Amino acid sequence: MTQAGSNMTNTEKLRQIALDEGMAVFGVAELEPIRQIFHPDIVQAAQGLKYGISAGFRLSDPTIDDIADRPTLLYKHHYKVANYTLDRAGAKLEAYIQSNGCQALPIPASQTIDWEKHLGHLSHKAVAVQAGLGWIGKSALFIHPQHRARLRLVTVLTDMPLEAGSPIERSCGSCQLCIEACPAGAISDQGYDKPKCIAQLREFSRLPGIGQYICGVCVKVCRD
Ligand code: B12
Ligand code: SF4
Ligand code: SF4
Repeated sequence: MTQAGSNMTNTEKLRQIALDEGMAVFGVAELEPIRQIFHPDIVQAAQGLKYGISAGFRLSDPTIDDIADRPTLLYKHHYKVANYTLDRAGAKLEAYIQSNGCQALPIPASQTIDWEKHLGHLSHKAVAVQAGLGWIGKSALFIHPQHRARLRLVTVLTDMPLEAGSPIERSCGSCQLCIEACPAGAISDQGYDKPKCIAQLREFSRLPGIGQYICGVCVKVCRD
């Protein structure tokens, strides 16, 4: 086992691994400000892990632009491949961290662990915001200044000493695009209506060949 290097060297090495694994975006968050929203099931495993590495996979523009008002089979496949690619990147980051004598806990890209409340282990979006990579839009999606909502995310928690970012001051301003486009009327200036969205996604999951709670409309329409 080798010794963990300086915070900067570790961070740059991990960034390179993420980019080599096809990630478009990489950042590091201090976890303390968001630990309160971790699902109880992960609190013990995450004890002593101070940082969250956030990485984003950029979705294919032709696939997303092809979505009109419902998910397509092209999108369903791309969604699955994106999740696999994110989990693989998480595993590569974990392998590097552990081989340098530190702890790493990769969080599944897209696993629901509470089907009543529709929750995962932790919010990848909160980690990305805390890392300073973007903001939460009116759609409740994580929005990156350049890639907009077209990023899927993964997180690796670690105790490796790293250089963390901090949240940026950005917002949607007067944009209304996702409010106008949402087929469920689930987005408004008052916020995101999760039950309305879930009901719509349940319906979409019954479309021939879809079988997943996916949509893609609010991902598609978010632009500068
Ligand atoms: C369960 C789930 C769903 C459920 C419930 C969604 C919901 N908004 O709660 C359903 C099935 C409805 C769903 C729908 C969709 N989902 Co979904 N989903 C998840 C999953 C697996 C868990 C979400 C979770 O646990 N949330 C817990 C709560 C606490 O957090 P949250 O609601 O995600 O985010 C809030 C907090 O982070 C908070 N926040 C941010 N910073 C801070 C800081 C502090 C201190 C606090 C207190 C709060 C806070 O603001 C966020 C928005 O309100 C995540 C993967 C993951 N593990 O993150 C994907 C995920 C959120 N889904 C994603 C996507 C893309 C979708 C869909 C577009 C479907 C699709 N793929 O076509 C829609 C979009 C709906 C929408 N407008 O939000 C992406 C979002 C990517 C992005 N750029 O934002 C994720 C991150 C998957 C991934 N690996 O990329 N999803
Ligand atoms: S995923 Fe679809 S139904 Fe849900 S908020 Fe986005 S556009 Fe609306
Ligand atoms: S479409 Fe507009 S309002 Fe909706 S999240 Fe994107 S920037 Fe914000």
